[in-house]
Amino acid sequence: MSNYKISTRQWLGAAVLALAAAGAQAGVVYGSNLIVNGDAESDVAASWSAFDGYARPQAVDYGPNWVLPTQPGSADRGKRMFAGDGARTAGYQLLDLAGTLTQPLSFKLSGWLGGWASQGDNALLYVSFLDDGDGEIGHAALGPVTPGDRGNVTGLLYREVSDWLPVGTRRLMFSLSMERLGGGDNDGYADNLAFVLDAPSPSTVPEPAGLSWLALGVMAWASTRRRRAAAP
Ligand SMILES: [Ca+2]
Ligand SMILES: [Ca+2]
Repeated sequence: MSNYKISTRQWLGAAVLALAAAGAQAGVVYGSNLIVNGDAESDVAASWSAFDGYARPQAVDYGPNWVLPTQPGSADRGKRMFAGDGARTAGYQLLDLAGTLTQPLSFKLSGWLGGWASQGDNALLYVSFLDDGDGEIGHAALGPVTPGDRGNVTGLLYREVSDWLPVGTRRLMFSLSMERLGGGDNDGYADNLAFVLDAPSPSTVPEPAGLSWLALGVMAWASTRRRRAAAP
């Protein structure tokens, strides 16, 4: 599974090289979840794009074919969760900071990840911190959650990590990937994914002119990217 992490970074890097932006929405905020539809309750196609050569994550109902409402997972899980679709699934969202970060800013990345019984199918949430040239200057990741972590029980477990966005960060790319290792269904599961920026302390609040980067926007990603196969 550690190999999967590495391969994820590789294909994300390839995608970033070809990154092109189109239009941005305003909106933003400290203390709010910046991942759109992180709970899988609304239209996935309208919120997550698929990497070339990969399927988009799908939203499935909690139930007999996936995870029962009574099995491990968030108490606030809603009706749906993300599952993979086919052998290789990878979707993304791009968030433009509308300016370059001039001071470190703390964040928390959290979510519920899981899988089916003893199968190794797994999900990974990965956030790339991109600079002005769309090079990756840092990252954070959640998962994968292994069958061992789950005690071979079907369900999702909570994971979180807190860290700092580095100076120079201009964009964030959230990527959700699922890997199928057993059976016909891709049982990499995810729900309630969140990325929250903490407000800077009063002593580190930037000058008013520096606040323009707060006008974050989710950017549509209409360009076609070169496909690059992930390493095995
Ligand atoms: Ca949900
Ligand atoms: Ca499976």
